[in-house]
Amino acid sequence: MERTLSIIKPDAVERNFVGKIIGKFEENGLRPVAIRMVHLSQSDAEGFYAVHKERPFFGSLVSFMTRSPVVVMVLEGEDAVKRNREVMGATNPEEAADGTIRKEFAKNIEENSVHGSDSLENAAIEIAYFFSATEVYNR
Ligand code: IDP
Ligand code: MG
Repeated sequence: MERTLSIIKPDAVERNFVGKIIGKFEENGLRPVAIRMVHLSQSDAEGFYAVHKERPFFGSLVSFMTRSPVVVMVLEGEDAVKRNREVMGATNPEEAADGTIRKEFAKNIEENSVHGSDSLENAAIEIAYFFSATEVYNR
C-alpha cells in the first residue's frame, strides 16, 4: 500500500466537480484517507510549488492556485503514486488519454483540475506539508 497527495485545484472546485473527481479516484482503487478544503495563501502555494520557482509560469500558477479554495487529500491504494498519475492524465489536457480526469475536466495546461505527487518520496513530503499524522485515517 502507498499513499500520495492529491489536490483538486480551483478550476475544478469552482465548477462543482469535487464529487465527480473523488468518484474517479474511488473507482480506480484509490481511497481518500484524509480530506480538507483550504484556501491557500500566496506563501502556501509558493512553498508547495517551490521546485517550479524558476519556471516562466510560476507567478501565474501561484495566482491560479490561490484564487479560490482547493481540496487537499491523501489517497491510499496499491501503487497509489503511479495509479493516481494514470487516473489524472497528462499535464496538458490536449495530450491526456480518454477517461482521465484531465481529459474530462481540465480547462488548459495550467488550469488542469488536479495535482498528484510524482514520486513516493515527494508524496511523503507533500502529505506532511498539509496533514499531521493524526489527521490521516489509519485503518
Ligand atoms: P504535473 O502537475 O502534471 O505534475 P508539472 O510539470 O509538475 O505538472 O507542473 C505543475 C503545474 O504547473 C501543472 O499541473 C500546471 O498547473 C502548471 N503548468 C505546468 N506547465 C505549464 C505551462 O507550460 N504553462 C502554464 N502552467 C503550467
Ligand atoms: Mg508535478
